[in-house]
Amino acid sequence: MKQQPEHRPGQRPRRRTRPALATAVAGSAVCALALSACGGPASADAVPKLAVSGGYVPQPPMADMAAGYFTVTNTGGADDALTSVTSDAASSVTLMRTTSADEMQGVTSLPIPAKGRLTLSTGGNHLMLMGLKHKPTAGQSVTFELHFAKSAPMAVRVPVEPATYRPKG
Ligand SMILES: [Cu+2]
Repeated sequence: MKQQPEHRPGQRPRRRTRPALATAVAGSAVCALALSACGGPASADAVPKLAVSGGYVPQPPMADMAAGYFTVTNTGGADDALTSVTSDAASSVTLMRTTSADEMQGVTSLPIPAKGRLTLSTGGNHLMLMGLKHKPTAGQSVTFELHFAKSAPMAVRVPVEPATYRPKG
């Protein structure tokens, strides 16, 4: 069975705190507030408008760790960011940024640009679920609650797919 490189046994993720990134996100939120306070009426379009699609969890090779994937599309006129995720299936969910074929790191947020999207996909950025309450099996589903820098939290229920599954398109 082909294992995903980011979940090779024995290769634990490097976790680093990213204070610079956190500061940048907080800074942009402050700027947005200042603009709406001083810049006259804000355009109705200048808010993020998010939708989540294509979510799934591949059935993991091991019982202690799984990945999660989905796309967050932002049709609004302002940036947002995914800041944390919780799940009914795992005691912790980490946002992982893949920096090369063999390296990933935990990050405190992933950007969702205005009129753009955040894509979590195999071989790229992804969620890492640890402390699994049971091993996710194809045919089951997993619930994620997504938290954002600006938008209200959103709950999505995604299927557990066979390890070989790849989304179409
Ligand atoms: Cu990972």
